[in-house]
Amino acid sequence: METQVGIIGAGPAGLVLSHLLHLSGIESIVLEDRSREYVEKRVRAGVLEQNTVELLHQMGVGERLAREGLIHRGILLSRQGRRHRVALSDLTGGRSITIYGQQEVVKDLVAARLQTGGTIHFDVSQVELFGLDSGMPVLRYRKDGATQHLRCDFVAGCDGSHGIARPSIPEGVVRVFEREYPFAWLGILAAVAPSTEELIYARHERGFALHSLRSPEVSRLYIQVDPNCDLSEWPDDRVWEELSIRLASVDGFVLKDGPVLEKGLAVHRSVVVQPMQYGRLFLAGDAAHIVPPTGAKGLNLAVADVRALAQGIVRFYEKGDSSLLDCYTERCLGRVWRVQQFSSYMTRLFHNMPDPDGFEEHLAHAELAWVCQSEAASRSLAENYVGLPFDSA
Ligand code: RFL
Ligand code: PHB
Repeated sequence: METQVGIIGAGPAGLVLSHLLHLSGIESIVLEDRSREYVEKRVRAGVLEQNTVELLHQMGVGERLAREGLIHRGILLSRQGRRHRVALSDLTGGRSITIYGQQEVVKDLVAARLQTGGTIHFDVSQVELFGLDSGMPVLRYRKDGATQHLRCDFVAGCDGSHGIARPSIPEGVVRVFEREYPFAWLGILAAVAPSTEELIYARHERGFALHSLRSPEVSRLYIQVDPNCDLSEWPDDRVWEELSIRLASVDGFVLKDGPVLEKGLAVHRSVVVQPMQYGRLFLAGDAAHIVPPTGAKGLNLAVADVRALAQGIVRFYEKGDSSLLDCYTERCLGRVWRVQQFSSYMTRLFHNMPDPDGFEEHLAHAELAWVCQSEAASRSLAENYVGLPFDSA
């Protein structure tokens, strides 16, 4: 088998790339080791930057997003039971975020690829990469009990944080920057109307809590927990009780609870791999970098990467010019580090960090007070939160 671009991973990065290439007349094949059902149900991100939303519209996959996505123009910050609204749109010349589940984005993209004749092979296994430093790389994989070979001009490693693309780069070529955080998020999806109209990010002495949402009937909530805890220690009642303590406010906020549809743990890490390319292999999304989720940036960063990668590949085929591909890493890294910094800032602002003498806590309180008091500080947070325009970072 042959194609122009072999894409590993049918997450947001791989699917957006495949569809962008298709819209420019470039063929690709996507290899995914999970089933279609699994990737369409995997509950993860919820906050889309305006950039991401606009790109999905330009790609013709924004119809359901326009109908079902919830546009938000502010977020609420909570500390010591007091709420402060960051007026995202007022502070950023009218920009906004949209709440729309990652699995909905994935469903829309899978449907669009299949409707336009695209090829996604689900349930593949043992994907291996060969000849990355030659002009004709090969992907070998197993599908339905048989070994297959896919020859391509380029390989896009869009296979997330546990994928095989990055480990296929010879040792010594890339540098990996990494930080682990000593906590995780326990997240629930619940069949209950959100108790808030806007997202609440809460700093509390017992740990961080976040009230997000998915629709007028479905809420998404998170609490900071020990990364080594077991989900069995967190029966639903205990999660709701902890949420209501951490989200409590002086003006008598009441958290509505309801049936828990899904519960999971997410560890917190910051990772940057650079360069993001080796020969004919280009890494994008979580395969190249991971951000802790407090800034709501991972999916958006993945989309910014593949937009840049698609531009490079299109230029190569249309003009025989590889200059955009040659500097793919440089074109991405400015945004990657900006987003790393913002995600680390938001994480430290809201979570209890290891803190023997309370120094970190004092710093975080001082910064939160400053954000609540200073329009300049609020604007800085808002600009980062709604996302910097493409090509500006
Ligand atoms: P994905 O989504 O992990 O997709 C990678 C795909 O590759 C497949 N795969 C393989 N396929 C073939 N062979 C192999 N060897 C393979 N290994 C893996 C996987 O099955 C998968 O289908 O990576 P991608 O496309 O780079 O997208 C990144 C985003 O998924 C991620 O950054 C976000 O979910 C992060 N994130 C958030 N991002 C936001 O922008 N806004 C948010 O509000 C937000 N909230 C979150 C989040 C992540 C969270 N968790 C669970 C870490 C909230 C949470 C709790
Ligand atoms: C979500 O709705 O899943 C969500 C919202 C904000 C975040 C992370 C996740 O910072």
